[in-house]
Amino acid sequence: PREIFLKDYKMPDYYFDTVDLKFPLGEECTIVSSKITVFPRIEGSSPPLVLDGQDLKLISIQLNGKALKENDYDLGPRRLTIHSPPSGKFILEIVNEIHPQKNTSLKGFYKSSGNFCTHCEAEGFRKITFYQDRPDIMAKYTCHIEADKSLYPVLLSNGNLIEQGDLENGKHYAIWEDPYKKPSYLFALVAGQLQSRDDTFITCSGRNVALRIWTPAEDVPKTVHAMYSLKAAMKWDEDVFGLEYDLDLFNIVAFPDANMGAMENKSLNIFNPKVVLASPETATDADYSAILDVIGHEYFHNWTGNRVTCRDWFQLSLKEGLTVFRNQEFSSDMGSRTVIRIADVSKLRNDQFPQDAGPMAHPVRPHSYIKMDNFYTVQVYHKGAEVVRMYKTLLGSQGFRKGMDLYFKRHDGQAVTCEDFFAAMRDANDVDFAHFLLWYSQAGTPIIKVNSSYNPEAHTFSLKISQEIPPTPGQPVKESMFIPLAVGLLDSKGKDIPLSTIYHGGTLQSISRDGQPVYTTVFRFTKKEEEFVFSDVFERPVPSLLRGYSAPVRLESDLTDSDLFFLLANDSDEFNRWEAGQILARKLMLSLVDDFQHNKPLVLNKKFMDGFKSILSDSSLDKEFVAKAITLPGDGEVMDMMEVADPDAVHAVRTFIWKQLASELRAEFLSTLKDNRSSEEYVFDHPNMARRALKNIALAYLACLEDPETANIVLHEYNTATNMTEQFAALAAISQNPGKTRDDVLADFYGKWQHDHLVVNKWFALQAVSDIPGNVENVKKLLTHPAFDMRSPNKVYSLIRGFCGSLVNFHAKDGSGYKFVGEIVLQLDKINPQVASQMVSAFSRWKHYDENRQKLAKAQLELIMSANGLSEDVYEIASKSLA
Ligand code: DPP
Ligand code: ZN
Repeated sequence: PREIFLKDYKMPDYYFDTVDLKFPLGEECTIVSSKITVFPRIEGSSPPLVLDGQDLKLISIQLNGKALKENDYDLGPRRLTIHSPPSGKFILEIVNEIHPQKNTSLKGFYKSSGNFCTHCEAEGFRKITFYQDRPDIMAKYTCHIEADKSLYPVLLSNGNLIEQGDLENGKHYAIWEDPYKKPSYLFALVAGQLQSRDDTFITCSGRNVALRIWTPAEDVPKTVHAMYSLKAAMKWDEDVFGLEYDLDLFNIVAFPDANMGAMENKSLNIFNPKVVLASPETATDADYSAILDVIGHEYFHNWTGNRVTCRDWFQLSLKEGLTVFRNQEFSSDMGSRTVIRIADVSKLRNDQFPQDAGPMAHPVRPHSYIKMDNFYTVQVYHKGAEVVRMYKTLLGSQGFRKGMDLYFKRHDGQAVTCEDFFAAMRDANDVDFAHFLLWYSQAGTPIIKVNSSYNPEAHTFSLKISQEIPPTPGQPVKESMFIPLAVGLLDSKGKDIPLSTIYHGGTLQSISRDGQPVYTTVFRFTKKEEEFVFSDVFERPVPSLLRGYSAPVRLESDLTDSDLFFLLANDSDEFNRWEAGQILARKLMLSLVDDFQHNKPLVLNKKFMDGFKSILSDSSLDKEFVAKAITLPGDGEVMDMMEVADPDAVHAVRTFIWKQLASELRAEFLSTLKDNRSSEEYVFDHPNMARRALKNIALAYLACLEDPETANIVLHEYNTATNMTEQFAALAAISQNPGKTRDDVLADFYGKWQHDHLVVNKWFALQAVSDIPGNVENVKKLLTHPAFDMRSPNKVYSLIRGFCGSLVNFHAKDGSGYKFVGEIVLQLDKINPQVASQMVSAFSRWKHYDENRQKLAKAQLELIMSANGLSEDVYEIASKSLA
């Protein structure tokens, strides 16, 4: 397999102006014709024209209407080289054959559940026809589709429908024209039996945009929330960024089998149904929130990704980091900002930090790849979003908006780089933060250490800060990063102290904002070590550090437990209140892990219990905040903090704390449950979601007590739930405890919902992730369940990826979990390499475990590597993991 490097980027020799595609859809194969107007980048030059193409059968090539002979070109397994094209502008016509029916990779053009669909990002268009399949080739497309009218009544592509009509033999056709230049990865075609929910959005300039959400007929009633989300997103982008939709039609299609969650093809977004379809009876609050988030995300791509796209795939975060940031802001404005921030930071700690500390660590802008599909990662997406957030933290809302405006003004219609985004932010604000760019090129999570001291005579409070970035593959030594550190100070009553001046680098600087008091200041921490000294501080304060999580770093401070309890009770920065509780919980879990490993009895610290109790009973707090605050840090996060990850110890400690809290606070949990029941209809809004979140977590705590009274209560909740959020939470609570009730309720749930794929997927996932001992056997059985299908990514994600999330069973000491997943990876690789490579990633941090587990996991990786015909996708992850 060939590795591709950012440093080798070269501008293309040729550009494409227009592309006309024809797709007569057949039952055996489809003969694709393309007609492209080509011109050389350098006038008068005519180097060979190299086109990408994979799994294509070439039928003919013509240049300016003249057929090429065999020795005019060279056809390899991945490339078609035309030796001497005419000089100047010319017309290239290619005809080739493809087999969408046999395409189980779900990349390129494929057929599933009777409908045709495309997925081209990244580098998938080359599986449809020969093309310069790279994002810096932007062209105007027309797409002509012909198909049997009764089998495929709906024919969709990008842009505007300019013509349609009937043909002989029961066929019909449609011609679509996209007036905007686009890279090939945004091309889309859908054909099949679909129906739509229709609506209209009137843009800020008064244009009517037709909105259509397409699904199989029976699912149309479940698209109400998706339509609401789309309209909310369109309005939000106008209000917050001044960005208006640019065509008169916007289509969304829910397509059952897809590798990704969704795809932002120009004006024809294609979605995994799990992020489109919802009804109160079948979808949870988490599903409703995900729909809002993902519909927002894909819609926002219309500007950040489509109008301005990436020069090359290394720049992926230019569109993904920015668009994740935009959907995070959208969801924050539509719901609770603190709760969204908490969820996003938890994602960083549970998924992004661990990857950035292992063999697959890579910068937000990777330096190289074998298979680009392997780089749709938490680094590119979520760390990338944090990088965008840091610009905003540094520049303020208005400065950030100025930067965005300049970015669009300069680059609309172009394929650009992360430097271009940086330059727009810098130039619009006339600031200099040159080495901020290191965030794009240096991998690894910076460790920030803060030591504070108060001088009561001088009335100064000093923060000595140092930073260190751990080595990552290919980057043994790191430079200091540019870190925005938001800080506030609390007085002894817990109130914010107005900040007026600091000494930094030996000079006194004022912290001012038009005479208004300032309670949070953002330090620009850029060196290995620096000291920031607040003046005019008249009592020893408690510092609130890294407010709002102002940079994606690991913070180590000298705050004492009592400082942390104080912050938990008083900080005006709600995020940091939660954070203080989490720091305490992490410390507690790690110290109990240590006790467990040394066979010491586990004892729960009383102060922790009291802090927990006071949050649970504080009725002034937002309920969803309370639910988050009484949730322990995730397994990924805790294991990531250990020198040698010990799944058994983490599992034992979590179970211990959980049971201990449940039994000590039984009465509180019972009243929380009672107070937060509601017989009203399901409403998707923050107060109702917050109530359900709090009720459901109380239920989960109570269920682990395993006494007859609570068992009955939980069962009653399951039986009387009127929405999926509450029904599924009760099911999950019951399924913690092995036994007849669990088996009966799981069977009952399947019986109720077997007709609904999305609900059945939840049922698979819940069983897969279970920590019930020996669960690997149950999961193996589920592989043969009639509802399971290895060709359906959603099913694999539920059952196999779900299983990889189980501490006890994936990491079973006897190696049974590793062996099971290793075998599945090889089976899957033959069907869908992209999905297989996601599963093999579960092994990538094998060196972080004890010797026995290392040996077992390594053996599986080696076995995978020795398989014949391994895909590049799996090869890349497995070989890098072993390196
Ligand atoms: N569809 C994926 C996303 O929107 C890749 N672009 O993130
Ligand atoms: Zn995206």
